[in-house]
Amino acid sequence: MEYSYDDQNIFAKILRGEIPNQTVYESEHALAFRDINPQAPVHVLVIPKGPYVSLDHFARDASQEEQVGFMQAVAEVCRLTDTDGGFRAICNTRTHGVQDVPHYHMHIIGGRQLGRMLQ
Ligand code: D5M
Repeated sequence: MEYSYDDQNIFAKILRGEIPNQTVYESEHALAFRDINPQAPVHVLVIPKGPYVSLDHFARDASQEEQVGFMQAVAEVCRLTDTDGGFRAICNTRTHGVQDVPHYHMHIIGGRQLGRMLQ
């Protein structure tokens, strides 16, 4: 699989500070910010700072430090938001996964009872 990262994608612009965001947590390796179109009271996107297109790209090519840093950011988002009742983590992945923004991101969605399935 060849992954081609487009540095003009909207999350790359957020990482460069060219577009504002509502930051929940930031570290050396990751940024977490509120989704612009929230589906629930908690809807946060966690992204790595490195140039990874998708979950599979990140899982294959990111260093252990980047991968641990990403999961630590997920843990911080859980600590900082209303997720004690649970939440859903979603990584829409490339074309079949209907991924709109081609920079790897994990949706953390919660703060209310969710339905059983997504489409
Ligand atoms: O979803 C991409 C998600 O990114 C979608 O829920 C909207 C969100 N989005 C798009 N632009 C912004 C900005 N500027 N700030 C915050 N959130 C944003 P996916 O289909 O998984 O690629």
